[in-house]
Amino acid sequence: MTDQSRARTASSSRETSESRIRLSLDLDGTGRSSIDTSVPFFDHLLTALSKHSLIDLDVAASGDTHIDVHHTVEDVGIVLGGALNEALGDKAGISRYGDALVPLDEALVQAVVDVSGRPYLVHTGEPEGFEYHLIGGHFTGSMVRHVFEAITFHAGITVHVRVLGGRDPHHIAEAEFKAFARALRQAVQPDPRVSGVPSTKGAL
Ligand SMILES: [Mn+2]
Repeated sequence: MTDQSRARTASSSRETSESRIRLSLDLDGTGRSSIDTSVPFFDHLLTALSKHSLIDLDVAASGDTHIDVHHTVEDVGIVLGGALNEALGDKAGISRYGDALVPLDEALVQAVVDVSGRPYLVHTGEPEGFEYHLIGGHFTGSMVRHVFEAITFHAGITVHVRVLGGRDPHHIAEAEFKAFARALRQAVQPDPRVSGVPSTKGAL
């Protein structure tokens, strides 16, 4: 059994010459968030991530967005991934796997999460030109994959994201985050039938 008395929370901060990040999360939340990354469309994506994963999330970030949003967005992904890993602890009693298929109008995205202890991202299907589009006039489409890389690598989880359809870049990016959120929600959920760490190796 997982130790239900342990709060599955984490707080983390990171400061470099390119960005300053403060982040805290609670895996057993209700989807409440307070997000200010100074990158409006990224705030929108993180708010959706919290809402649909039921992970409470507070993020305050600032950085050299006068150059590009790249550093600030990537660094939030790094800190978010690390905080997920910390909050998961020894991963005892969790469901481990989660998957979701989420539409947003014409966009359709499948996400699968394995809290495996092995960082691996498979990300396919964004339409040609998506990576060059400036969503909201400031958020480069390529950053969607890049922030999934940062989260995945620092959380130590396996993530598959497959864009199955979509035309509007805003819809596609948002559906990617919502699908990831729903899959993550399942994967980190305690399963009362699981005793200990859900791996034949005995560790994740
Ligand atoms: Mn980068």
